[in-house]
Amino acid sequence: MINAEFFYERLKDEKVDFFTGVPDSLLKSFCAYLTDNCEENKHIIAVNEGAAVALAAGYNIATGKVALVYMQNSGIGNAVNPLLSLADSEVYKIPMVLLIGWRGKPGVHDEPQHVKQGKVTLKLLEAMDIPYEILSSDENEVLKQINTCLDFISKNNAPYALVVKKDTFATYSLKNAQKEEPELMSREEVIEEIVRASKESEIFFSTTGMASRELYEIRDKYKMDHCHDFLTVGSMGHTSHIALSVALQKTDRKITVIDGDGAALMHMGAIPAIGVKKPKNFRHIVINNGAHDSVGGQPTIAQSINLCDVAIACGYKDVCRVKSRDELLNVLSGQKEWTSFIEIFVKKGARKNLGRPKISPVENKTIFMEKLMQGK
Ligand SMILES: Cc1ncc(C[n+]2csc(CCOP(=O)(O)OP(=O)(O)O)c2C)c(N)n1
Repeated sequence: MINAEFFYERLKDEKVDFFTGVPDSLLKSFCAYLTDNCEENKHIIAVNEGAAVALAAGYNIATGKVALVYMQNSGIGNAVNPLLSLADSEVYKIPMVLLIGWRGKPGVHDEPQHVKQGKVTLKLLEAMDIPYEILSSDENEVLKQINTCLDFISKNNAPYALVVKKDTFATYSLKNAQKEEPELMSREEVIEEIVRASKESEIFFSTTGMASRELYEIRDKYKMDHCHDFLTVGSMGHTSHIALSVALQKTDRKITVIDGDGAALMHMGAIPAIGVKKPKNFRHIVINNGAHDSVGGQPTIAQSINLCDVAIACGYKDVCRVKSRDELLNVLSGQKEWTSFIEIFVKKGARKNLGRPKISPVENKTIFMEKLMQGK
């Protein structure tokens, strides 16, 4: 395994000193090291991977230096457009190092949403004419790989990718974690209260990461079935758009989105899309822990802005911020208007023994659709 510090310092030796991206569990240690050690404005946790490519391009334009963009392979899709129509050697020729976590690598067991992405990761890079190496776990090899990568970049002024397998980086734990607020509820407690306060016929769409796993386990705990929940295990940030479309077609059904702050920021254009349509059967709940909790707890910028103000400005009718269980129960029992937006502040973290859905995405979709079609 390689140390995050070693990798970071070698890149800095080669004048790669700006880092941006969206966190990934396989890059957890490297991302944590950056969060702890980079000076301000030399590390930006981007809202999505396309934005990270744009930030890397801006850094190069401003300084002439090469930036590194990190992402999970799930984020390649978000990055394709600026990679091909901005950074590409046939467009603006912008050099950058891509560091890509390889979830779903063939032969390594992973969750269903990662399998296809894992299978096509290298092919996607090939299709984009982005040369790559699979990052070694041997530090001497890594030095050679960094040289090859930067040599290509300086000759071609184009992106070059280093693809990262599981267990490449030795563990580094985030030290400069945000201040903990033990009085806050956990995400799981919040979801449990929302489920307990809702009627059986209400429909839930939950976001990527731990929130969907927790919703699944809460249903099991109360011996409820899973047919009213669409667990958006992949396509981070798109849950609210899926739910909006269902809400517009099924106007007699009450629909709740359980979103994360990282996911809401990733495709924030959903908020005006919903606010303008104002579906009366739609409730958007953002569970804000100020972090990408599911992949290592790297901070988001969601606690530096006011998402409720954004929702109001975009047309949501009934908006509130909640910090305690009492406030939450009050809001859930007293809600009049839907097209509502509830931002709930929670602490970071999840149960160590949290399981994973025992149904596949397609089984989830099938039972969900069956009930929806039957009007149940
Ligand atoms: C496009 C894309 N980029 C990155 C990821 C990796 N990823 C999975 S969950 C997650 C964090 C989600 O953060 P948030 O929505 O705030 O929810 P939390 O985990 O904090 O509950 C990330 C970055 C992904 N699945 N898809």
